[in-house]
Amino acid sequence: MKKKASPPNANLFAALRAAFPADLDAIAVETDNGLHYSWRDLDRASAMIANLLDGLKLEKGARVAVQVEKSVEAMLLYLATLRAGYVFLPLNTAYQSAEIEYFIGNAEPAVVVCTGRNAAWVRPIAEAAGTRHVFTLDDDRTGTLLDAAARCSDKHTVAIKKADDLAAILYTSGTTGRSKGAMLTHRNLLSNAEVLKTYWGWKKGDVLIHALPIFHVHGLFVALHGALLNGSKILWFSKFDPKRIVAKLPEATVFMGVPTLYVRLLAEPGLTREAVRNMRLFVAGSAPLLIETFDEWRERTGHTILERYGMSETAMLTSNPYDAAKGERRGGTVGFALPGVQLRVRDDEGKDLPTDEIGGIQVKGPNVFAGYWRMPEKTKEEFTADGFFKTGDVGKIDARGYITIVGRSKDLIISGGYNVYPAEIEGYINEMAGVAESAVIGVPHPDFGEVGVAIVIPKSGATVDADAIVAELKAKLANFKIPKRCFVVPELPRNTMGKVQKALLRAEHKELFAA
Ligand code: MLC
Ligand code: AMP
Repeated sequence: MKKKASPPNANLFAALRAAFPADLDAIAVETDNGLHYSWRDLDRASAMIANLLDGLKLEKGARVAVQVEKSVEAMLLYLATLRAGYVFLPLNTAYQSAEIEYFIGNAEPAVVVCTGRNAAWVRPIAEAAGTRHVFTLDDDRTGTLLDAAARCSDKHTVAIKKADDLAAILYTSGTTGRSKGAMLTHRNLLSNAEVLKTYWGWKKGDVLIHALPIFHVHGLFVALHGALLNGSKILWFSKFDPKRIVAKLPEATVFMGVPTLYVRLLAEPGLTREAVRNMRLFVAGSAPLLIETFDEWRERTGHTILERYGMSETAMLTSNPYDAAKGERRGGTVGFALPGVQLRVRDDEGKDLPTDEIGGIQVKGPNVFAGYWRMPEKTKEEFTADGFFKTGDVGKIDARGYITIVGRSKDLIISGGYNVYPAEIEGYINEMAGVAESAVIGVPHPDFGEVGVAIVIPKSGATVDADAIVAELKAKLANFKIPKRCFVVPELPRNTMGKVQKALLRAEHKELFAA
């Protein structure tokens, strides 16, 4: 009797593992502190951590929440979580206890991994949320996670996953209310990685400089999956360090960064045509790339930055062309919808807009997430009846298909590639003693692109101190969310409906950080 063929394993890790080069002893990762990891090391270490997770007998779909400094072991923990078939939940290292308490309480992870330094406050938060296993992992290859994994086998059979099974949850803040966990499936991540592999011409011999954090889409998925799916060596930077990166450029072919990274690299005299002689591709995204940076980069290096656009809910949506035959890379645009991505621009009434008209960007495709974690109503609100996701970005498409993002309908500040939601900061300020209300706005900044500025109104008769407000915010919130300036004024500008006119405030303060 003919045996029925079993369906292929849709586990993203299986695809990444299949792309490892035949020579497993070749170097896969070289770190900025002189460590070398072979492909065999990645295979064996991810197997050991996966076996550790398997031994915990977690329920199907269990979440593994991770707030640790960037290290190759942190990447291995990500790969091991995929490999064992669980759901990876990365958390920005800047988050403080109130923020972590919310994420852990909301996601109810079975496993929490934190730094040794933070364990004293993370453990009680995790235990209160019912987490059964708390491990530590530090960026010097120590911690209870690695101690426990060291006792596990280095052979592991990759867990069978369906394409719709969850691979990761990425929290993204909401314009109103608390952060939402974007649920990403194995299909979402693998389809996107495969499209980018072809679109960006990944080829044999490519070497990636990895200098982004690994708790957001850009560093964790776009950069990492790109190199792994191509069996490419990674030059690993635990922190963005422009001088050291410029020194490594001659050994690399691909670099990915948020615009701030390009601005800081341009400030390095060592960034010359000679330094980038072996480079094939510079990719920018996560925030708008100023045309000045795009032009200056081309002049200095002879390379045209390829700008692309994506989000946590969708991974990559659009890209400027890699292949010159498909068109030029146009500064100020985010290029074309990627193959497989349907993208349209609609007005508020849901009518498709013609070429060059500005409206809300909506998208559909295998990359679009499965919804917000335990928020079916919110998920429903963000999709149209015909299944398009409303990105909250505002843009237009020209006659040749180039997409330009002109703004956002969501009240969001993107600072150095990190998202800051004014509503969250205002909520904290408004609760402070003596404060009647506040408005947080984004203003242009030469390094971070945009930064937050707080305008605070005291209660009648109360005195509030701007520095004290900032100090109180610093004690509670991730550092990148702290407004760079705070003003105490008697009132906020309002329209006839009583709504705060943030556009007026932005105009008033737009020169605050002028270079
Ligand atoms: C750091 N600081 C910031 C900041 N980063 N302030 C505003 N915005 C930021 N992004 C502040 C700190 O609060 C601190 O202030 C001071 O700068 C020094 O902190 P640091 O940690 O030493 O900063 P540095 O290492 O220089 O970090 C800057 C950076 C980093 C640009 C390297 O922010 C970064 O790695 N950004 C990349 C973010 C990213 O990967 N985004 C991708 C999202 S995915 P003080 O006052 O305390 O001294 C996505 C989807 C997509 O958007 O399309 O990709
Ligand atoms: P995040 O929620 O962190 O994934 O951030 C996603 C948001 O970043 C998008 O909705 C856009 O507003 C913004 N973004 C990403 N790439 C670009 C880009 N190339 N240009 C302008 N904005 C971008």
